[in-house]
Amino acid sequence: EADPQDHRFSLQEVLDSFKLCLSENKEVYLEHYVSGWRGLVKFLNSLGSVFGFISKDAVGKINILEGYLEGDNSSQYATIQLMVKYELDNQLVDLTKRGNHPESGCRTLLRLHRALRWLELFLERLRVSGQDEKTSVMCADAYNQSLSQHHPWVVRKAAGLAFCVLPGREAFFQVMNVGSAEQVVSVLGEAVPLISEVYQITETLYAEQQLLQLP
Ligand code: 1Q0
Repeated sequence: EADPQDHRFSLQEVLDSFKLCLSENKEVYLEHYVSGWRGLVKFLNSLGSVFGFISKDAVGKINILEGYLEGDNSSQYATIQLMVKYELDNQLVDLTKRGNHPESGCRTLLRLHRALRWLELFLERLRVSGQDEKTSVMCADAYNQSLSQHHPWVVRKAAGLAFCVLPGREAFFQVMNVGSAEQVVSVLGEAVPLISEVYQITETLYAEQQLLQLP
C-alpha cells in the first residue's frame, strides 16, 4: 500500500492541511497543524542532509504532539485552545523554568509556532521576489526577523550556514511541485494569509495566557 510518491513534497498538500486547521469558530485543530508540519519537513528533507539537524528537531516536536493526539487524553488535544486549557488546568506546563514537564504540548507547540512566523515571512518574500533574488538571502532575512531571537549563537550560526546551500529560486520552485513559477506564486498567495491567520490566532491565545516565553 505504500505510496511511492509519498516522500514527495507538495505545497498543495501543506496548504490543504493549514486550510483544515481552522474550525468555524477559529480554533486550531492540532491534527492538521501537525500534518502541515509533517509536509514541510518532507520539503526540508528533499533539500538534503545539511538540513538534517533542523528536520530532526522539528520531527522530534511533531512526534511529541502526535503522541498526545494518540494518547489517553487525546480529546483534550483536539485543538490548541483545548490543549492550553487542559495542560494549564492540570499543571502540566513548566511555566518559568524547566522542571517536570519538559515536553508539555504548550512549550513544544510554541517552538513550532515561532517557526511558523519565520515560514510566513519567508513565503511572503518568495512570493514577491524577482527572478534573480537569492533564496538564501530571503530565508536569512526572514529568520533574522523572527526565529533567530529565540536561538543561541551556535544555532544561529549553523542555520546561517545551512541557508547558504539552499537551491536557487527556480530549483526551489520546482521542488514545490505545483507547476510553473506563476502557479507557485499564486499558491503562495493563498498559503501566506492562511498561515498568517493560524499564526495570529495562536499568538493571541499564547499572549493572553502569558505563554510566549515558556522555557
Ligand atoms: C528552507 C530552509 C529551512 C530553514 C528552516 C529555518 C529554521 C532554522 C532553525 C534552525 C534550528 C534547528 C535546531 C534546533 C533548535 C532548537 O533548539 C529550537 C528550540 O527548541 P528547544 O526544544 O531546544 O527549546 N527549535 C526550534 O526553534 C524549532 C525549529 C523548527 C524548524 C522547522 C523548520 C521546518 C522547515 C520546513 C521547510 C519549509 C520550507 C518552506 C518552503 C516550502 C513551501 C511551503
